[in-house]
Amino acid sequence: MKTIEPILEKACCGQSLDEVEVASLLATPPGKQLDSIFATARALRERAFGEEVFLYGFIYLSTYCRNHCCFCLYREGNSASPRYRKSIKVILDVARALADDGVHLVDLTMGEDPYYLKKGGERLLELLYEVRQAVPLSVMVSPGVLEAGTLAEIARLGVDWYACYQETFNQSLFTRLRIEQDFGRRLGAKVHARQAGLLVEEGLLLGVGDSPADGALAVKAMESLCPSQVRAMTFRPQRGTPMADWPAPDSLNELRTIATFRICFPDRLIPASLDVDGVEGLEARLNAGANVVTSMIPPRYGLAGVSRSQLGIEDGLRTVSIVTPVIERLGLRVAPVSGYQHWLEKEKRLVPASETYPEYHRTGAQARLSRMLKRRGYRDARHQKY
Ligand code: SAM
Ligand code: MD0
Ligand code: SF4
Repeated sequence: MKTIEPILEKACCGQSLDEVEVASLLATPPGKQLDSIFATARALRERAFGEEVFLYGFIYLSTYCRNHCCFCLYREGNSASPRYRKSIKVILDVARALADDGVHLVDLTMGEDPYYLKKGGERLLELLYEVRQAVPLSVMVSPGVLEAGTLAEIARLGVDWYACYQETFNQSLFTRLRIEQDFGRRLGAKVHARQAGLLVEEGLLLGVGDSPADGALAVKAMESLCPSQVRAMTFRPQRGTPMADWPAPDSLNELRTIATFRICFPDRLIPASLDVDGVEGLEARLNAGANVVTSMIPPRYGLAGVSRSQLGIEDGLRTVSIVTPVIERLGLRVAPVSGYQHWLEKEKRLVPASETYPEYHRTGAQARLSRMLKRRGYRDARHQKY
């Protein structure tokens, strides 16, 4: 097998890797070469972020969904899925509990729930407004595909992030996974989000029939999309779904992908999700070059995870006091809140809202938002600071 040292040297000098080089990183078997990939990823993380790690709280606020993704427990009609829609009061309580616990951001996630998405996402906007008022945290929203106007309104409310994962850039695989969903429309939502001034998180689902060449194609596609955060998550089979009996992949490819992302996108945020292998899997993900711990969930609110719907939640294993010793054992530390804010501000200067953002989107969006805000005696929250 070809040596990967020259590829790593090239990346360390800041040169972009071509698709074949990325595919060779992603195809590296366990052994010395893979160990140097991980070591390079850690060195590049240190160069960009020092020892600092960020923490993201996660609220799966509604598990209702109109879609039928083959891999997902929460697909419409799956009677094995825990189905709930939390009230605004509970969502605010959870957000406050996460802020008290010490996370840097709250990720508000839901299935594509028509309750929140109808009428241009009016109820979702109201919820985001309330959360922005209630907690001094950065906000990410993961609601599925949204229209450009709704994304513009979300940016105006002072939300920082839009997360929406393509899962794969192999279009025929996408069509098999995300049944009856449009590849271009999902991708387009992220372009619109960027144009509106939101930071974007992109992501891949691994172990669903994807190859190293698919991974390399994804890296190249992501380079043009310019996401500020990139993730990879290993598929975990879900009861009641068409992929329930699919063999559960181990997490090696996720670790390799995290490291490859770090090598290709050294200054991006890369999550180590607690939602795949729990806190047990945290050390390996940080050692592969991740710098954000995601899917921190407080116990006692009856909340679900995504790929591991219950793992560690009610046991309190997804909390700051549990993950901090793991982080510190590796010579890393939890960043101060000001450290995350500083990174965000720098990042926003790098990816400003596009001046070419179409006026017709803005007009409808602004009118609806102003009506809503006026009802609440509220002005533009975009530059509001805590
Ligand atoms: N409904 C929104 C959407 O699909 O964009 C937001 C939900 S988001 C948390 C769902 C993400 O979790 C998917 O994009 C996928 O990457 C991941 N996911 C879902 N089911 C999974 C599974 N069985 N194993 C691993 N990851 C999964
Ligand atoms: C996580 N369970 O961080 C969450 C989720 C959605 N933006 C994130 C996949 O692992
Ligand atoms: Fe719905 Fe998202 Fe699950 Fe697909 S991945 S079924 S859109 S919750």
